[in-house]
Amino acid sequence: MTEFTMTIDGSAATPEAYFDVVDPATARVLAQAPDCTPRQLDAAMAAAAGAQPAWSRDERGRRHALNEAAAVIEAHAGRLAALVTAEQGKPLAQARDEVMASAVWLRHYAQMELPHEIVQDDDEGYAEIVARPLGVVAAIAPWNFPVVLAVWKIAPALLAGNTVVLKPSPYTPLATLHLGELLRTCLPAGVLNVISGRDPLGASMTAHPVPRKISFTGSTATGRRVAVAAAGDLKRVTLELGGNDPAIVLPDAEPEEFAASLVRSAFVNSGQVCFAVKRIYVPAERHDAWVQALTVHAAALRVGAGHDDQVEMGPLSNRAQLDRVTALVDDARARGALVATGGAPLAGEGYFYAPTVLAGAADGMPVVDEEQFGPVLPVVAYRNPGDAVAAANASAYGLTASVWSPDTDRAAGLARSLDCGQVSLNAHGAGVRPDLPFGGSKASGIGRENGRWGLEEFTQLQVFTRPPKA
Ligand code: TXE
Repeated sequence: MTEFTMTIDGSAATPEAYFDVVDPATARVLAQAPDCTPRQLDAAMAAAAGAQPAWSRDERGRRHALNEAAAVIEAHAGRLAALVTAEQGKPLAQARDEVMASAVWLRHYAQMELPHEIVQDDDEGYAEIVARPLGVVAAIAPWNFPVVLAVWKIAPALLAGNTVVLKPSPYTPLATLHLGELLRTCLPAGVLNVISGRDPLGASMTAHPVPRKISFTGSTATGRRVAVAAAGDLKRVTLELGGNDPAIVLPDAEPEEFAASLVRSAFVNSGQVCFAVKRIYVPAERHDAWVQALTVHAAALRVGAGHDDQVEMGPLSNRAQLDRVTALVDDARARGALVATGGAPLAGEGYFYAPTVLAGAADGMPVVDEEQFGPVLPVVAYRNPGDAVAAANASAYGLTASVWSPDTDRAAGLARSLDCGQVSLNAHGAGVRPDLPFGGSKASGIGRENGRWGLEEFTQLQVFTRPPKA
């Protein structure tokens, strides 16, 4: 078995304990990862704090290091992608896309200007606003996109002059640990520390006195706990907490034109995407036609282990997620929804669940109201588009949404009344790019990632004034 090591102060930390990492395609133990001890957590925090002042003074060095990190990731994309597939389950090509996207994010931030404004420079005086780093950032990344969602945090945090202690999900620590090993060559010691551990390590990080900022991606329930832990000493937080993203198809939208794209947006990564389509609202008079078109595309998805290059959809990432999806679909069936395709785990080893379309779903069913985070698409009929918008907005979440129609002017009017962080026409998640802010309203979280807005979350403003030059 390959040994994976934590990176603390630029070096491998000697493991003192381990936990198992399971391959979701087989449900068998794949590797062991180091279980960070309290002493090692302190060491990681101390290393980050020690490295931060020099790092914050070297803007050129930071930009150079981010570009170098991108090149290192590209050079090792094959190995990183194989690890993501092995521990997370997604098809290898998609794992590779994820890894390559993280290089794109690093390069994007490497050239981004730091917020800076001269407000006054005249006979009366001089006033300037600069963005200073916060200090040490605790970054807690999720298991659905372990590499790129970690880089969404690391890249802006480092550019702004912070140092980072990064922790992957206990389900998917391997690619992130390897990333830490690879980046030892291009980042000064202590600038990026990568630790891994069982679930309680997250709470130990957020309670730790050193970090000045917590950037967390995960569930709303844990996000609330992060906010509570941060309140004690007023750490800043960015919380990206998922969504229950609606797609609303208007009466003039043709199923044949849009069904394939909707199915891709619902089932990619087995539906384990914070901004996946999680419920679709269709006109009541076209409900059956939509169910049929969606079913054709969903049922055609090739499901299997991610390292098989014919496969389009892998397993769920972990047992808990499989159990949750199974329970939600069973419950929907008991409440009167009809399974048009799928509706059960696949026989055999691993955490596979059949791509599922639920006909006759309704608001009030947990599979519609909650983030199911699995390969399940509930189809909900509406009487008029305004009702669909009201149902979409009634959700506790507000991450992304989409409206589908050949008449984009009409669709735009409806789209703009949706309460969420991003809304797209005739596509879903089209605004998830390094240059655009990503994040949500209500239970979807606090703050934004990506673009200059994501950078600003890792800074604090300082005003500098001086008398006019003589
Ligand atoms: O997540 P948790 P889980 C959603 C999705 C899924 C659900 C549960 O709906 O079904 O979350 O997934 C750390 N302070 N998303 O159980 O509990 C802990 O160490 C700080 C959406 O995996 O959110 C571990 O790393 N950290 C999401 C992680 O939180 C704490 C992506 C467990 O994550 C902590 C993934 C604390 N008090 C799941 N307690 C998205 N936004 O896209 C635990 N942790």
